Amino acid sequence: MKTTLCRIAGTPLTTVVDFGRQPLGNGFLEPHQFSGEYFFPMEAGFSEASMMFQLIEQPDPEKMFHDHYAFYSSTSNYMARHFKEFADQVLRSGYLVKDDPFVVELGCNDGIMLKNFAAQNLRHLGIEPSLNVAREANKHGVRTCSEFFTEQLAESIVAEHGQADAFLAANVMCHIPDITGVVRGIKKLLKPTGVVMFEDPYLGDVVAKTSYDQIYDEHVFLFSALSIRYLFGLHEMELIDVQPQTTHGGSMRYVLAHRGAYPVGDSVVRLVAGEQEQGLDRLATFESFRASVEESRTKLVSLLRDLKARGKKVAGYGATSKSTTILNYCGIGPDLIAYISDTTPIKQGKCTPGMHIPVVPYQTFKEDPPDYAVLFAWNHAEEIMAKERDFMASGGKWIVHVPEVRVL
Ligand code: DWN
Repeated sequence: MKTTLCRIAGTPLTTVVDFGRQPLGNGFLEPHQFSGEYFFPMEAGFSEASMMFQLIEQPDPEKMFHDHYAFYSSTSNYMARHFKEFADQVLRSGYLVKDDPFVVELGCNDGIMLKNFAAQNLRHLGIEPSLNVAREANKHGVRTCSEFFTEQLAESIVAEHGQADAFLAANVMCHIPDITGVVRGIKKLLKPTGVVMFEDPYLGDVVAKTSYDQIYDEHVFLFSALSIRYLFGLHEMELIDVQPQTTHGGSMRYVLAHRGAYPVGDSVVRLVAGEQEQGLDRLATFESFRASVEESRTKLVSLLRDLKARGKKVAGYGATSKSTTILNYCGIGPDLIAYISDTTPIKQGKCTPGMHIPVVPYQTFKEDPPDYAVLFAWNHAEEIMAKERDFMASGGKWIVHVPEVRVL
């Protein structure tokens, strides 16, 4: 759906980066599907009124989240540990009532976080519109309903289970265009003492590191403390704490509650001041971001062309959703990158969206390693570097584009 108005403030949006024609970030496909492939014009816009960075146009949710969604959260051990720690923090937080607390998670994917609550026999409910991953969550003993979260769904959850002590989400809120409807639903679902804790890729990191690959169809918003405080403030809710995370190349965990329920922490005051200094409230900041994005594209393409001219074999590591933006925006196809290795079975044997680079099983990378590997899953660099010591020891080199294009 296209909008020229800010989804939060209703005031005109200004385009800050035009990424051209883009396919679905997770639209991995087989050759017989190439001719009917879906594309949309992807432009990122900014509203000074709400300070919200957002897509001008986003494909319909049903096109992106369905019964064959390609991303399973549990593909990373590091992320499994991260969500165990997130769950432990909620359990220790003091926000859950002692007697029979109830925790809801929006977009619980394959149950990577909620299984930690299920293991403690805590009352919980996952809401996951992508049926295949929701089934996986149910298999792990996580009670999950496969629906989109709306105000009406919030009402029926309250009728069946009562209000929630904690409403959690990780890498989900930034996917939802009707975020206002979600906040209204949260307001109904949450107990007067309840808290919302959610995390998403952080706009401050995207701007500082030129990690423009965080912008793709699914990410309709990239949040900052300023924009979250504004959005929830419209619904009499308050940002009470913020906790920076290293996940996904720099994320932010936001803690919110009904206005006046808890004091606003110093962390919020400090982060908001830092964001004003970084210029996350101003259009001009995103004009220089666009220049950095263009420079990053020029450098990456010229590096890959140079390696090709020198007869080097280049492959990709991790067929991420993020890589869809890079490949299509830079025009990188199988002529420059022979294959992309990925551990996710549902992606293997298919081609990347738009540029149609073959996605192969991890075994191919082990048996037929390239001279250079573009680390598209750069956000998992620590985990990947630790397990790919052999690749480097035998002369293999990594290419990364964040925070700048370079060979490691
Ligand atoms: O918000 C979202 C984030 C959380 O996850 C979604 N919209 C979709 C998805 O984005 P992504 O695809 O960019 O996420 P990742 O976690 O960067 O994807 C990593 C990919 O790399 C997966 O397909 C698995 C693969 N992988 C691999 O092949 N070997 C990952 C690791 C750690 C590995 O060792």
